[in-house]
Amino acid sequence: MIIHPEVQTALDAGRPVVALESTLITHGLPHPKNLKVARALEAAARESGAVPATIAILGGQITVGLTDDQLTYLAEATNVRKCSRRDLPVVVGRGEDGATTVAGTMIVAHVAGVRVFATGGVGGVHRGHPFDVSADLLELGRTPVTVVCAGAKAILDLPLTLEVLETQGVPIVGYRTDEFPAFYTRSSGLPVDVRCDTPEEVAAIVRARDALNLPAATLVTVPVPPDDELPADEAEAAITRALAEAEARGIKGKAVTPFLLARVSELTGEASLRANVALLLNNVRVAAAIATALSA
Ligand code: PSU
Ligand code: MN
Repeated sequence: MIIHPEVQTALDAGRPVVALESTLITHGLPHPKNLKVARALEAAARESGAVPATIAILGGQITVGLTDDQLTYLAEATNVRKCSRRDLPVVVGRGEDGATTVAGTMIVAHVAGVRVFATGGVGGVHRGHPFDVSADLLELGRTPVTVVCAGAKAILDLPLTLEVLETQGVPIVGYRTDEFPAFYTRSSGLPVDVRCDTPEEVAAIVRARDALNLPAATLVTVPVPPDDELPADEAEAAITRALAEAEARGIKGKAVTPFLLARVSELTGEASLRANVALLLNNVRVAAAIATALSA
């Protein structure tokens, strides 16, 4: 594993570091917007007082904290494997390139000693396919990091996703909200386990988790900023159509999520991209504040 010197220095000094995933760069956002967003997320972490550590696998080498050249390479490459837990040994063993999902990023962040990780949405249970459960949910049950997200996308079955997280022992924190956010939209009608209004409140729960030696992650959910929210009916119409197309085309396994993300974004145009970028930036800022509270 290669840890960027800036990241390692911050870790050694106990200063705040925020991990970022790379699947959203390679499989979640369209080129060339993906590179702009990846850079903007790193800048947002810095402006909020944390060192960003984007995680990926480059030529089989697990890399924590990318250079701008490495970020550019990933954003432009077309043959990068989406890396969840099961993919890590394959990509490392074969010396290939891999972009880490939420699950993959959690594993690497934890080994590197990065305690807080910001992303857009976590994977979940797919609608109509209750056995297609994202490895993200099981990873959340076994790797004690703090994951900051905007909930899970409504392309998923949100009630079943929450059931699996309960079984996995993952507490769901609503950051300044009582409801589990639905990514593009602020509300899902589903309750969170606990509401926290400050980074210090979140840090207290994380410290208690570690003192109790509990393996599960802390999932902090933050609603998309109100001005950038997508109207719920617009989001739902695009999701319903994308799901029907995925069924008709027989799209399966790890290809399902990237397909749905791309279709929903095509169908809703700029509006969904705007919401996506806004929530990512917002999540990075919240993650930096939590990392700061944890390092105090
Ligand atoms: N949700 C998003 N954008 C994304 C993803 C999810 O809004 O880019 C990515 C994340 O990397 C997540 C992965 O970990 O998709 C989940 O894929 P799967 O359903 O195959 O586990
Ligand atoms: Mn899936």
